[in-house]
This record gives sequence, structure tokens and C-alpha cells, in this order.
Amino acid sequence: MKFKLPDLPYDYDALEPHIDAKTMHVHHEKHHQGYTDKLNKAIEGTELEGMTIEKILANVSQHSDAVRNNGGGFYNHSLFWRILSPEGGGAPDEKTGVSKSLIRKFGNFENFKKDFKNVATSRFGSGWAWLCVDEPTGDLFITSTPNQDNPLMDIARFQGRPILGLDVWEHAYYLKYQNRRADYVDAFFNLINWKVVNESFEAARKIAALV
Ligand code: MN3
Repeated sequence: MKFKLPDLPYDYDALEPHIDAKTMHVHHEKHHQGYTDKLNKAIEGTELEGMTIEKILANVSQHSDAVRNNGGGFYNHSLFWRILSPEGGGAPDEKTGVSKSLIRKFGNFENFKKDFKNVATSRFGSGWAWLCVDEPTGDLFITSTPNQDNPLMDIARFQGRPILGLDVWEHAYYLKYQNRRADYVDAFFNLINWKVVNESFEAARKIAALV
């Protein structure tokens, strides 16, 4: 059983003008496909074959750099495509759990955006910004990771279950935004599918056995 590149849940040009079609093609068909293929190659014939990606990442300190980098790349991009939508943006429905939890943690939605943007723009070099559910408290927190690491990994400084992630590698924005990462982060806020993020939030809370 091999890992498979997931289809995008929308067309390549659907996120225009915020993320351009050319970037989406290269990012999905070249970068994400590359991580997927290299992950499959790295686990071929090992005890990791057939294991879930979450389980592999949870013990990633015991595996090779190829598994860490490509397993992270496979997981991170799979999450990233799902939380974007051409109908996304704005704030989450106030009645949803994720909205209530965001407001409890950050005071209001604008404060959350400010903190997330700050973390995303200050990550040096390549990496990701995350909104995560802490296990076992169930609280939300923002963090960032270098390269293709993520908070599910046992080597992450701050561990939790990611429910929202932003790719801040230059390959994610350079064609359209060049060095203007902050503008790309602003554009990202117009695309967030809060319905999907809330579903992940509720699932993470269940995993933490808090509901
Ligand atoms: Mn990427």
C-alpha cells in the first residue's frame, strides 16, 4: 500500500487571484508529488510500509531524514489543500467550536490573525505556520516549524494536532509575491475554509477525549 497524491478539492485556477494557477500546478504536481514519491521510496521494504502517516510522524526521530522530510512534506501539503477554498475567508461561524476556542484564547478574531501573521512572517527560511489543538488540554495554540517538520512529530518543540497550516516556503508564493511574504499571508486569510478547520478541531478534541 503506497501513499498517493491527493487530488485538489478545486481547480488549479480556483484560488486566483490570491494564489495563481501556475504556482498551484507546480506546487501540487511537482513538489507534493515529489514528496509523495520519495516517501514511498524511503519506506519501501521497511516496517513503516502500511503504517498511517500520523503514526510514522509520531516516532519520526527513529526514522531517516528522508522519512522526516518527505513524510512531513506529504502530510503538510495534504492538510494545506484541504483547508483552502475559493469560497473561504472571513471569520469562522461564531457558533462553531473553533470560533469559541479562538476567541477564548486570543480575545477576538483580529488578534488571532495578527499573531498568526507574525509567526508566519517571522519564520526564518523555509517552513510552516500552524494553528494546533494542544493535547490533552484541548486549547488552541500557534506555532511554526522549519522545513517540512510539523507539530505531530516527536522532534517538534511544541507538539499538538495541526488543524490549520500555511506553507511559507518560497515555492508557495514566489512566482506571484516574490519577497512579499506578508502579502501572501494576507491573501491566505481570504481562502481559509473554516468549515473544514472546525471539523478538524472537533475531531482533535475527540481524540483528546475532551468531549
Ligand atoms: Mn510547499
